[in-house]
Amino acid sequence: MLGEVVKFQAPAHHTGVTSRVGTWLGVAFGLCFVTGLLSHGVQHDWPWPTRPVDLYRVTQGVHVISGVASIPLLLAKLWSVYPKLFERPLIRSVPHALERGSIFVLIAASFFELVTGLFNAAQNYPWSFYFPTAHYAAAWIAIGALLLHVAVKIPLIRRSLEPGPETKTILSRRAFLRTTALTTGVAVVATAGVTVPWLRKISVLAWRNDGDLPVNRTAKAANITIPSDWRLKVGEKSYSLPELRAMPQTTHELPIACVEGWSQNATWTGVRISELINAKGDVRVESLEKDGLYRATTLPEAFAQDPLTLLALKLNGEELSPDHGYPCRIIAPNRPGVLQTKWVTSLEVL
Ligand SMILES: Nc1nc2c(c(=O)[nH]1)N[C@H]1C(S)=C(S)[C@@H](COP(=O)(O)O)O[C@H]1N2
Ligand SMILES: [Mo]
Repeated sequence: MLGEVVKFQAPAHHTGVTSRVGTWLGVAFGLCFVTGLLSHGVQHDWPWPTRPVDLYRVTQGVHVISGVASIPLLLAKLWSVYPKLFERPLIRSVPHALERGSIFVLIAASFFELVTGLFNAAQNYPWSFYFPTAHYAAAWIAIGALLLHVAVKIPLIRRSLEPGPETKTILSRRAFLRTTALTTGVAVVATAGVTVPWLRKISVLAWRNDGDLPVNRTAKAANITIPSDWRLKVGEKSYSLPELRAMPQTTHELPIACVEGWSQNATWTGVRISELINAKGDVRVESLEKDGLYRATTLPEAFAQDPLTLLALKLNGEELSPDHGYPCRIIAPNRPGVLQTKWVTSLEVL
């Protein structure tokens, strides 16, 4: 027993270290939670502005990057506190049991969030539940347990962060903190290139980083076949592709910002939705995809009327490729990628 006690006095297990790593983790979790809520909201018809055009790109980038940063921080935090697992008696009182129970919930929910988030970013769905619902629900459990945990620990955190005498163990505590900070920094730099252009070259672990605009769902995967007599339906009217090309065209740059964290700018050319529908109201957008979660979307009126919202026919000066949505697709400012519907076949003002 004595041996254990001595071992657990290693610098990494000092409460000052636990508090500091915990504070960093709390900040990363807080950022991740708030940006995650925004991401949930924009996909569930919460009011969302059309400007700045890059807002969602930034919030979702922060969501994924703070999630990545949380992984090494959580591991360091657990390493710092694991000796507490061996504290006896296991349960001292009812409040103590509740507090320990909430920590178990916190750890379980945090792991669930980080693992499912990571798999999602890697475009890998090895489970049968619907990711956004489960990820969203567990986020509330994690944040609730986290707030309780912080509230209980505040006196201890305060005390442990007060300056004490400079000793040798303080130096090795600092070394543990530096290693944690460095590992976190490396994890961030190695992945943030999915969304931060100037990090693209050094982000060796970044998914979707080959320079071209990534494709999430290919035309083949979506089972797209374009009828030879294809026409875009707009309410009662319809237009052939040559007719769409003959309309006034607008060209500008807008990003695709995927919920998975990657984002990239591209130059789009096409017809303004507002000119095409020539009416006010939300616009129902249907694609040629028969099923699939993202086969259809509703453009709120503010987006439909926005001069930057296009029915795009060209990407970077060339006709849309099948994978990017040929014959035409939606591109709107400040919208998540999942709502930038490809292979559009009808528009209807609601
Ligand atoms: N019809 C349809 N449109 C879709 C999708 C889809 O699965 N079906 N995927 C969306 C997602 S998740 C993203 S990120 C963007 C990606 O556009 P890109 O493949 O042209 O880069 O398309 C969106 N449009
Ligand atoms: Mo996406």
